[in-house]
Amino acid sequence: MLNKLVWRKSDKQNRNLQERISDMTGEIVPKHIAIIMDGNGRWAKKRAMPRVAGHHEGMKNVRKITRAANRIGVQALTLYAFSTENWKRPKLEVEFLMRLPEEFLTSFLPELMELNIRIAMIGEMDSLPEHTQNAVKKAMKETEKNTGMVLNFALNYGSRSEIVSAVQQLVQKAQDGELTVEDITEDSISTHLMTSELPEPDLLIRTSGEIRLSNFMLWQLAYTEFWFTDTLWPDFDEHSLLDAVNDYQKRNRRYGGLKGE
Ligand code: V07
Repeated sequence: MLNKLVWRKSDKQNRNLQERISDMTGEIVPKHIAIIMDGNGRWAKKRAMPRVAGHHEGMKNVRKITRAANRIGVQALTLYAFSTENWKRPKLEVEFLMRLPEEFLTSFLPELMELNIRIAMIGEMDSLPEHTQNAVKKAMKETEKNTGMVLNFALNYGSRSEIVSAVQQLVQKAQDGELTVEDITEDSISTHLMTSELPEPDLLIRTSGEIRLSNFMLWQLAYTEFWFTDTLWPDFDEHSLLDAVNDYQKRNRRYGGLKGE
């Protein structure tokens, strides 16, 4: 009896994507979502495939999640694609990973233009292989006038080193007499981070069951809602993204309009 009256979770998950997206009208959509895309190697291992096959599948999933985030009206999507720690991986794996930006952009750039999406990057560009740099720089240039969602890749990124660099820039300016010690504030540090043009993330998602930050956006995540799932990144689909966003909206409603107080 009750079964027929109660809208169960399974019903909700069986609804199609368009229906779930339409149902969000009037809800607060996170402006900026950041994702740690973990579990690609494990996805491959489960299928007795090489790790790089998992990375390739993960890259295909970036397209899917980019389209979904764009459809629900997210303004910025930051994806942790390669950390400064990832250089320690086997040389062939690193070489494969460094080809993924080119493959992704070659096949996806026309659609990114149609969707009015702008490509951005945070991380140390200079120590990437030249072919990777060229592909990313070309995509940033071609999409620079796009005014829709920002698709921001963290590539060769480490948060502590980003903070160190911001502080060094500020101290240099102080030494040069351009600012005083009192001018070093939370705001001035924020504007010297690589994310200065983006709002702080509202929602952080990490896939594959790890519950840690791994040197990702430590400063920017100070007030962010965290959402963790055991789902491996290649299996994290549009419905998973909507599950995370729905939970974010539930938490937001619980503030009862008291957010920030
Ligand atoms: C990478 C696929 C996603 C899962 C995580 C590891 C492997 C997309 C890019 C990319 C980066 C910059 C850019 C366009 C696309 C990428 C790396 C790894 C190094 F401008 N996916 N993906 N880059 N993976």
